[in-house]
Amino acid sequence: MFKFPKDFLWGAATSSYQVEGNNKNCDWWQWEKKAGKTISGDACRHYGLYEHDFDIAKSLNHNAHRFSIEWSRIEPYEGKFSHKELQHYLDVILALKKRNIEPVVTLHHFTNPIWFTKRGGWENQHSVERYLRYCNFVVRALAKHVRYWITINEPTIFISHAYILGVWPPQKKSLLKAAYVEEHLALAHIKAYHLIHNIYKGLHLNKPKVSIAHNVMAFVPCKHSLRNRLAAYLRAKVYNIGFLERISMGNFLKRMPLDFIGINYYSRQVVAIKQLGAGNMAMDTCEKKHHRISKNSLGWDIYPKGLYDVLLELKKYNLPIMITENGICTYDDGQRWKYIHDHLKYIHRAMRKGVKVIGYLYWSLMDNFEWDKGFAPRFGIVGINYKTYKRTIRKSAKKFAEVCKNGILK
Ligand code: IFM
Repeated sequence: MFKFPKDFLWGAATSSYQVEGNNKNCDWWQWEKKAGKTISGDACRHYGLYEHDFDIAKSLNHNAHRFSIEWSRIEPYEGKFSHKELQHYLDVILALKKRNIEPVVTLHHFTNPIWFTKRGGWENQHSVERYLRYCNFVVRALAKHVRYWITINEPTIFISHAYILGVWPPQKKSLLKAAYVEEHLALAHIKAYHLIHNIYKGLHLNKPKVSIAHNVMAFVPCKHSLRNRLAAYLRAKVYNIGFLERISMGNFLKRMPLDFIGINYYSRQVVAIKQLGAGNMAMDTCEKKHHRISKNSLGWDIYPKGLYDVLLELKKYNLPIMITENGICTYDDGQRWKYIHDHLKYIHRAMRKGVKVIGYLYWSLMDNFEWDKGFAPRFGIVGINYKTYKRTIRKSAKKFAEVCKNGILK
């Protein structure tokens, strides 16, 4: 039996574009059509059904919920802010609070307004001030009701998919552009961190808790050769720690502009270096099928111990850690419960070693639009029928609800 602290945050996460539907002023809306991808369309119709979805979260004993605000709804045209959409997100937050569910609010989750992308997106040096103007508008209005803010979701995934691999909009493959984007995202976070704190101070509110949701992975050497081990070690440093170190650079006494560390953990990478070279050290993975390990429906290795390893790696920062995402896409709901159960066991083990984990948010509350992969991957503890939009609570959700109820994992 594994006992978690009384004040632990239990719940699930979503993001606006993946569940709301009809985010027509967003760059993804244009891109999915242009690139011939699955159309997100109505997604899960969560924009209209959020009360119903939060009733479900409540019935599952969730006491926290992470969601994102869609920038392109709030600022559909440059400098023109929508009070109607702001009111919508205020209603969303109040609907959570009415149910005693703590909102964890993300300000940027991969998507950008079309006008912002047309002006060079995050490559443009003015991107930071544009993002801050949006943050200022939103945070000022919602501060009274929100304690936890996530400034940017998975900055490193955004950079790699949109600017290195070129598989997401704006589909560029340029290390130079990727470097600019990284610089701007890091600055955007640092400045937003201080902006949010200043807004709370000015409004005489208790200090907020601000972080990013940082994607982390386990890096495991395939065959314990020296070069595989070295590459795995270096990749863990660059991938798991690099952006965190980047945002703490230039801050007084290296104090990190983070009140907690939000991490999204899913899987591992097996490192197998084919030949010596910088590119190989950075990218080579094992393609042989000799690792017997279960996988999710997208073929990602399921490796719960990796979450434990990463948590211990992050312990040195001496900050609370929130699991802002952890989840599996699968058609086998039994596999989903095993995934949740095993990851929770390893989180508990890390906590026994002194890592202060403050919450666990499963990805995702409901099946959703999985970006360039469309609707086939099923991550939800709640299933969505995309013809009727009927929600079905899966068995895994009920088992997880038992843990959320009293913080005890059997
Ligand atoms: O669906 C995504 C989410 O938008 C960001 N983190 C990973 C999830 C699963 O791929």
